[in-house]
Amino acid sequence: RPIGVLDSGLGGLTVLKKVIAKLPEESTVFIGDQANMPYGDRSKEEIIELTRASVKFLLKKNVKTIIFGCNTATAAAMPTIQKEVSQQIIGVIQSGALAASKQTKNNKVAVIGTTATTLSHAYRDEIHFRNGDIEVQEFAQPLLAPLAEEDPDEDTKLKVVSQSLAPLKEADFDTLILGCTHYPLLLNEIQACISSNKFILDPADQVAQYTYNVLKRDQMLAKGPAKHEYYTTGNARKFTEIARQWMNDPSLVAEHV
Ligand code: DGN
Repeated sequence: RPIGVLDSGLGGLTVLKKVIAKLPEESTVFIGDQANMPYGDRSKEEIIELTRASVKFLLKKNVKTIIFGCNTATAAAMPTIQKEVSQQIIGVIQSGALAASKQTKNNKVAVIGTTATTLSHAYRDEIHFRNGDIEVQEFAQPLLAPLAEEDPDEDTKLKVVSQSLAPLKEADFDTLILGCTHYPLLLNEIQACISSNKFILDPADQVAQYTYNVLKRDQMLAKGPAKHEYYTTGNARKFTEIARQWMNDPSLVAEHV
């Protein structure tokens, strides 16, 4: 049975890529809800409803576990939806918080994410659950996930990222959490705007490790051959084009649902 991965759009591919690298024998089903993107400006109730629809889709594909490749969905919908399904749901925030607590040396962590994620304080709470001495500063970035989806020219990307990250210039931290799965798609631009002595943390590395641990614990690891399916509620042609590049898979074809 495959692993299911969901997101509001392309961002979940950054998680999927690391999961496939860590678990090459596992089959996967990906659903990006691009028709309803961005989730980050929506209410908690709306995010729960949209995420539930993607979960139902993945369950019809007979997935054995579900990764919320979306911080916004993890913060707003994971506790509610986990009560509704028997499959284990793996969120990105718990993994990101764990990795950041281990990474920081000066106990000062910054998080960038969608408005919904930062307002939920899910990262702050998860980090404090592990270590109450860590100072967590959260910065809402409403423009960045849509920017990654639009994928404009390099100059535009750099300009928007640099303006968006300006408030971080004065902030004191040694670890920056990419608290939205779209941000690794903008990693070059983010790196250009953040001083090189800060550690940029992508929670997806820890998500991939955790997924492996869970499947091993439950004796559910697959032995290949792996098959990967891609679905979007948006434009399948555009999704396919970007996903082929990002996943380094020229044979990838996404289907509209
Ligand atoms: N990729 C999603 C996240 O990690 O929060 C959110 C993108 C969005 O819908 N704005």
